[in-house]
Amino acid sequence: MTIMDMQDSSLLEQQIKELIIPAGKVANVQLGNSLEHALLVLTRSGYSAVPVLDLHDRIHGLISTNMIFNSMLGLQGLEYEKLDGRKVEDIMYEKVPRMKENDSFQRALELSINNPFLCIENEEGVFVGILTRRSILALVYRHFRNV
Ligand code: 4BW
Repeated sequence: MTIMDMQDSSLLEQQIKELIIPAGKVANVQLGNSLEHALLVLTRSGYSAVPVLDLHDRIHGLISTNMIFNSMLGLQGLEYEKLDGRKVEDIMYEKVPRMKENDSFQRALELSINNPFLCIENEEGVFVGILTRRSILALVYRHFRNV
């Protein structure tokens, strides 16, 4: 194994803990919230997708502006009334990628290929924050610049 290989494996085995954006700083919506409320949260935060949590801070999925606009599509284009009475859980995407705080960077890197952010939960299944593609790429960049 070369020094380069050893440095690369030290990157992949690194823990993700210090890269996590803590839950308190993550825009989110809750189960039971209306789609109108979710659209407000997304618009105000500027993010295109945010996690869906329950009252006990457990992750149930994610919701995006695109998903909400799709649910408003009708014969007349966007039909705002289609939001009436509909909740976040009616259209959210449930297969959101999850990781544990102690998982390795390798798994985060792999999952971030297809996911702009990953939800992190602790051993009790409570949401502790997200890992963004931005922070993952920044770490890879710093690593190779230093090599
Ligand atoms: O409001 C923003 N502030 C900053 N600093 N960067 C932003 C902002 N909005 C978008 N960006 C940039 C980031 O580089 O555009 C990228 C794509 O945003 P997105 O997906 O489509 O809204 C951002 O890339 P990222 O930091 O790697 O974040 C990836 C995705 O993670 C975002 C969003 O869905 C989610 N996200 C990031 N920070 C979040 C968040 N969701 C909720 N709360 C946060 N604090």
